[in-house]
Formats: sequence, C-alpha cells, structure tokens
Amino acid sequence: MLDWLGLPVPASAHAREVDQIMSLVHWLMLVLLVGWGVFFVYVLVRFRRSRQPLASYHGVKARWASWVEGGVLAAVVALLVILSIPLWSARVDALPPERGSTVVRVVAEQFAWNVHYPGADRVFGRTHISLVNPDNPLGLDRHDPAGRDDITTINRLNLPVGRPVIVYLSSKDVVHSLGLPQMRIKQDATPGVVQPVWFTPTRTGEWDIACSQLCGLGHYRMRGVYSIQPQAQFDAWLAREATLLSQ
Ligand SMILES: [Cu+2]
Repeated sequence: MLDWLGLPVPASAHAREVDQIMSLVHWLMLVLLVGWGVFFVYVLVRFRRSRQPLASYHGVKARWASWVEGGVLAAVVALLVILSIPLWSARVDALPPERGSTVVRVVAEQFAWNVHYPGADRVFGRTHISLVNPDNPLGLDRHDPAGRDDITTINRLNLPVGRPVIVYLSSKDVVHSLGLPQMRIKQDATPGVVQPVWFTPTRTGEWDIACSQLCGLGHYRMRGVYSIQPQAQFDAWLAREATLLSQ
C-alpha cells in the first residue's frame, strides 16, 4: 500500500510511519482533486447559460455541501492530531541516551558537509573559529586532550546499522538542510544553532546526502555520501582512521 508513491527505500526505524502519513495525505489529496474536479464539470454543465440565463446570487442552500466541507475538515484534523503530531513529538521530544548511540557532529558549509566523530574517548574535542582554515574546516583543536583522537571527514558520513544515531547539526555560514532520504530525515542546519537529529538505521547501504535548502551558487554540488555499515565494518573503519591519525 505504501510503495505506490515511489519513495526511496525505507532504511530507518521510523521510515514506515512517515510513509504512512505521506500515503494518507496523498490519498486525501487525490480524493479531493477528483471530487472537486467532477463537481466543477457538473457545475459547468448544470448551470450553463442556455439553461440558466439568470444568475442566482443566493448560493447553495443544500445541507450536503456543509457535510462535505465538514468531512474534509475532519479528515485533515484527524491526519494532523491522530497521526502527524504524535509521530512528530516521538521524533523530537526526547533523544535516545548518548550511551548506546552513535554520536556525531555535522557542520554544513558552502558547499560541503564536515563530519566530526569524537574518537575512542567518546568526547568531542574543543573547536574554535580562530582555528578554522582550509586544512581544518571544523576548527578542531588538536592540542585539546579530548580532540587528539577525534576523526573528521568531508562529505562522507559512515554510520553503523541497528542502533540509534544522534547527529548534532549546525552550519558555518548560511541555512543548509541535511537530507537523508532513505532515513526519512530532513533537518535545517542553521548558523548559531546546534540542532540534534536522531534516527535508527535498519538497513545497510550507501546513498547521497542531499542539501535540501538552496544555499548558494554551489548548492547543486553540495553532495555527500552516507554509508550505513555493519557494526564490525564501521569499527574497522574507525580503527583505520585512528591509525592514520597517529602516523
Ligand atoms: Cu547547502
């Protein structure tokens, strides 16, 4: 029932719930489109000039018109109150505990995604704007003890499958938007704000990170890759990056 929209593969724990709402909204819109379309054609024929030479200024008096309006209103309110608001609050009210989750910072800039892993100590090193340069786009302080083992990448977000991921999302310049279609995640990255986003990947695979806000002339090339990997593969990658750091 959910595949008729042609959505990307659902690869996170909450993906199907989002799809369900999208599907219901589309069904409602389809019913409205066809319903109003048929009614419009009926009105054109029924009130054509040859049959109705004099205009009526009183409008429709029939009861059924109000019932139809009321029905549409009830369907929209039901979608919002029964489905959308509970799903939204489940997504944003509380984060999963950091212990047991993969925690990562993503800092957007024109036109790249900077990714920051806390390393083996699970603590992010200090970052400061004065340290930002082309070789250190995150401004990470490697002299900070917590920052020595931190791993950074550009346009590559590797994550393990099967446990929650918390992304602390921010931006260095303008408003960008982290779009992970297969995770059913889309969140604006706003300068000056650190916005947490979380999801639980349920499927391995490699897909595009899309910037979903028109963020400047190079917006079209602000493309990254995210890869959902088995835990062992992810751990091996982190270990490899850690060895590269110590060389
Ligand atoms: Cu962007």
